[in-house]
Amino acid sequence: MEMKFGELNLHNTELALTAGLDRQLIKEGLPQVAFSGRSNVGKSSLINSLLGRKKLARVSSEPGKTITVNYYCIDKKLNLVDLPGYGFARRSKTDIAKWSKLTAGYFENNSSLMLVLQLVDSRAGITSDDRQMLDWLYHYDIPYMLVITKCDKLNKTELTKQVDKIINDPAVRPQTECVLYSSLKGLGREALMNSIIEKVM
Ligand SMILES: Nc1nc2c(ncn2[C@@H]2O[C@H](COP(=O)(O)OP(=O)(O)O)[C@@H](O)[C@H]2O)c(=O)[nH]1
Ligand SMILES: [Mg+2]
Repeated sequence: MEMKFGELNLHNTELALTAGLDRQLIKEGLPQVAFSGRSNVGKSSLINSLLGRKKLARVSSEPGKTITVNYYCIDKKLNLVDLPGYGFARRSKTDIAKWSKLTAGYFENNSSLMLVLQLVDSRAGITSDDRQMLDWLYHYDIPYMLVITKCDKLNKTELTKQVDKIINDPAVRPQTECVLYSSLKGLGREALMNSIIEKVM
């Protein structure tokens, strides 16, 4: 596993902050790349895969349990930000309110936010929650890319069909950059890391 990407030494990575309240959120300083998507879509796995670490970000079998924003700092140069997942069916009103407040708080006046990676599950495709999130990113003019996750779960024909459906969804604007990913196989890692560095550093 390549442990250097451009200037970034991936060995030097730490969980810098777990924020559960919007006043704890970081709005300045190091550039941020945020990971957004449904609970269970593979956000934490993607962060671990990019960093070449097995367990830095917690991968959960029980999705959507904690509502926090987690900052992973790479080499004191870049923050990867794991946003709380959405679309978890059995979530209380209190939790939904907490999710909204924290997520809106994260995007609000965040001058350090350079790029959002919007994750979409290759098998599930774009859900109505994903559409709302995409509309929102577009509306607030936040630069984003799509990452299609868990691509190892489909065969080539199925994958082509699903990707076609995803990129032709009305919520996905033309020219949206899109990376196919599998954290299990490391597929897309190089391409995504290069895209991040090119856009952010
Ligand atoms: N087959 C496969 N499973 C994955 C992949 N990425 C994540 N998963 C599994 O999907 C589940 C949710 O992953 P997690 O990273 O915790 O999702 P999060 O809730 O978005 O952070 C876990 O059981 C992971 O092992 C992938 O690329 N391939
Ligand atoms: Mg997670």
